[in-house]
Amino acid sequence: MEQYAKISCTSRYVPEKAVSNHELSTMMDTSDEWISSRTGIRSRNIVTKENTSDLCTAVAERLLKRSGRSADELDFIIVATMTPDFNTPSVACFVQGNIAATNAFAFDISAACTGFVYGLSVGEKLIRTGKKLGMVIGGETLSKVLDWEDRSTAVLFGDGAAGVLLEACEKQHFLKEKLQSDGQRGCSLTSGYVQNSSPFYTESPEYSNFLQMNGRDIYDFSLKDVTSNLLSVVEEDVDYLLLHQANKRIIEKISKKVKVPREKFLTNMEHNGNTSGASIPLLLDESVEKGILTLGSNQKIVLTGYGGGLTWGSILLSL
Ligand code: B82
Repeated sequence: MEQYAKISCTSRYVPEKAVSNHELSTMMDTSDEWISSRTGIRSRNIVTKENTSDLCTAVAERLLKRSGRSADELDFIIVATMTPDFNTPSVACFVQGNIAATNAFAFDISAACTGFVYGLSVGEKLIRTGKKLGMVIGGETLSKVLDWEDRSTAVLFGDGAAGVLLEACEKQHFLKEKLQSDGQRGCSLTSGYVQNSSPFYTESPEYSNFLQMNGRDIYDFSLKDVTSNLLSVVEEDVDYLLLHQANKRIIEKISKKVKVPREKFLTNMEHNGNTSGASIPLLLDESVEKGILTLGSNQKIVLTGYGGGLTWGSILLSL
């Protein structure tokens, strides 16, 4: 019999320290008014001691606790991140080791703010082809790649992690998807340039380790390319849309362009800021906790990620 995938559990973990716009305004020339009117962000949580693998491990532990599953039942662990602890080992392998998921294989996906959507798509295919249980987690510590002297980027981002359990079932929940990339426009959003320190290397560094973005270019990208991607999966009877939480203006504009009421677009950038690969699963888990979304309810939702790469993509699913 054919095997399908469903999201059977959600969880999240954000670091304890909340940093308000006001607190940022004491550190750099900015204001609550400037940040909140342009972005919709009022506060974000920032790590004081944890790294990405710590946040993701907490999410994995909560998923196991909440679902009553044991770590050895897991077939795979996928982590979407653009701020891994190391290039190797992957964050996913740290999580696998920390929770002792001895039967799971583990790997990271590097697709910036689209990483969770790509990861969910890959996880679904793993289940469709025979795996029974897996985790897909998005986790970031963007605070470590921010230029804290650049008020145009430092105020936008936050740290956090969230994820889902994917399990085999008999009914189709993943209904449609469209995943896209455009590497030719990749340099409009960069982070974590790794310098070559070899004695044989003669060129000087081209990029910085800091997150850098051309706001205008990626803003235009989000309105044009992301809108047409979303239009290719969205259906009349969709209940809610969970877009990457970059900026409230982007969401308002996309809502108008796709002619879907603003109320159907869930948001939480107000207290999380932009958490890149963690933003969609954070919104998913918060919405489940609030009772807006219910697993097993058949509600139809769209998840849409867009970000560095450039990468973007949407999945239409029923819960
Ligand atoms: S902005 O350039 O300052 N701007 C648009 C002209 C103000 C509304 C800006 C700000 Br502030 C915050 C986010 C963006 C933006 O476009 N973000 C993204 C777009 C595409 C993909 C990812 C992102 C992201 O920030 O994660 C622009």
